[in-house]
Amino acid sequence: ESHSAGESSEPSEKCGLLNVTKITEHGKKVRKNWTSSWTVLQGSTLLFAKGQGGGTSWFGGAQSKPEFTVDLRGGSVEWASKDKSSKKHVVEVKTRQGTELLIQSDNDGVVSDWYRALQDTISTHAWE
Ligand code: I3S
Repeated sequence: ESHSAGESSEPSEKCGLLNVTKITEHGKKVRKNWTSSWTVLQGSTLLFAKGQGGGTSWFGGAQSKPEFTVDLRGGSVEWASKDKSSKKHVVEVKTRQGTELLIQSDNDGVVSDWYRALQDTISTHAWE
């Protein structure tokens, strides 16, 4: 049995390697620092772990510790405007807590999938 993420009532789970930077923290602009991060969407939480070393070392090792998590409930997601980044395929995530992130991959399909998954998550948890 399989559902598309939008129709399923199952908690969403998705993971992959993305380029990520914070641009705002607690409503204040911060300096960009693009980092390759192993990214996990689990329920309404988005987790990032530094993706260094390659291979499978993110799992089971010290590097599997989440560096940073955001709560997507009450947040928003949109394709980033050109002035946010010169990179291609950039999605902007805003949280209710005043954090803004950019996530990016050179693979447009990868980013489109994340865009959909994040939107689904935000609408699924809209009333929490
Ligand atoms: O939005 P910005 O300030 O043009 O972002 C660029 C800078 O953060 C730059 O680093 P410096 O802090 O050394 O200027 C980064 O290397 C660039 O990647 C940032 O721009 P893009 O367009 O790649 O998001």
